[in-house]
Amino acid sequence: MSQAAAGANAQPDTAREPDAPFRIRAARVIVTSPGRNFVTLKIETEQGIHGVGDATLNGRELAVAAYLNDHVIPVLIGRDARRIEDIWQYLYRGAYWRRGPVTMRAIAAVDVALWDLKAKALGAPLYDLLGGKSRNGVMVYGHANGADTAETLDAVGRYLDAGYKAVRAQSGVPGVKMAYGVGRGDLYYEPADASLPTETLWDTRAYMNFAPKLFEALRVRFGEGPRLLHDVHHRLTPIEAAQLGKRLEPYDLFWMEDATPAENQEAFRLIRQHTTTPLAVGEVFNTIWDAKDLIQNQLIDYIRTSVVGVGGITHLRRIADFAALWSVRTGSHGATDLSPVTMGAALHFDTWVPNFGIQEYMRHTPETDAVFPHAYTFADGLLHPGDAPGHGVDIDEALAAKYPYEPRQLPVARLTDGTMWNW
Ligand code: GCO
Ligand code: MG
Repeated sequence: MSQAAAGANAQPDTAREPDAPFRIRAARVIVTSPGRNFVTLKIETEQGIHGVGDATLNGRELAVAAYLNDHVIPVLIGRDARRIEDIWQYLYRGAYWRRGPVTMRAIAAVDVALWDLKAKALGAPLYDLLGGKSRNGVMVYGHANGADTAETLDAVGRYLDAGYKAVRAQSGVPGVKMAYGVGRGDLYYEPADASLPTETLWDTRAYMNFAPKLFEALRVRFGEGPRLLHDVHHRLTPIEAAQLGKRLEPYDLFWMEDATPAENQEAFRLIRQHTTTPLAVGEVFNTIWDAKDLIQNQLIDYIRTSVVGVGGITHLRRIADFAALWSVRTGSHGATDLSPVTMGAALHFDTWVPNFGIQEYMRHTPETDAVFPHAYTFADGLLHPGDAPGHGVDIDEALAAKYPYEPRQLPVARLTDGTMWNW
């Protein structure tokens, strides 16, 4: 955990206001693994206030930790913590090799920590700095999954009994070993299960025949009320995604997510021509440029970008405002591998953002919740960020130190003939 010398090598820079109470005095990266790996940035000012940001990138955590330690913290020391936008622009434009998941997660950690710091200094919950509450609670969806249809239906039932109004349903697929989304626990899902990528299989035809039957069974069992979501996880070609969207229309999904890899934003035009099933994309995006064509051509209905994925609140706010022009709503990623710090910041953002859609909420383990004390609470299908100053989440450094990093990587997927595919 390197601690850059306080301004020892600071260059003269218009953004530095020495001796200001908000001068950044120190910053450090905390890597901890209470059940899974998390990377957290803590920034402290001269007046002793600190802010906390999440920099976790599942399976690539140490890459972001190194980026922060080697290329970000040295240029942060001595700056005025109040200059959030200027620091964002400095880290984005000044990187030269701009964009990408590692760079933008590092920028996100700084950005969220600075927003947290500013709100704490003002004694206000973060949502008040964004424009105040637009809603009384944040609708979330949980992640129900099972090895087969029967187990998945029971899991969805447990989420509905727990008060969730919206539930994502993922199931094992007959004949497909380790299909996406089938976890080893009920409330949280951790796909990074080994130090080297686990090889999984994918059979599109088996999946395409199975998925509509799963949602038919869900509607027969639970009726038209619950909001049902499904994640295709980048597995289909555009025409296959169009077929699946059509086949799912009778079951009135809230969204069909990541239907096809979205590097080719134009691919969604084909899907859109064939189905009215709402489309969600964006958890793997890291700037507005990844989503610009999807949004302005109305090829999607929900943008899944998150505060940790797209350089923090400063940039996510720009994406949301751009999306609002085309009635695209937010649906931020919120899997277990995004830390409670991201969840806390996301809930403040979700409480403010006018074109809010839904927030993903995969719970964390009790060990994780202990390392990251937080103000947010769940009730009746809604998450509430709490009114603590800042984003309401902190890190217990002494406890974090008890959980050393454990090498873990995400799986890979191959088709049944051995062809590498999209996990
Ligand atoms: C989701 C995501 C996750 C990802 C995971 C990768 O919709 O929550 O697709 O399940 O696979 O976040 O680390
Ligand atoms: Mg997803």
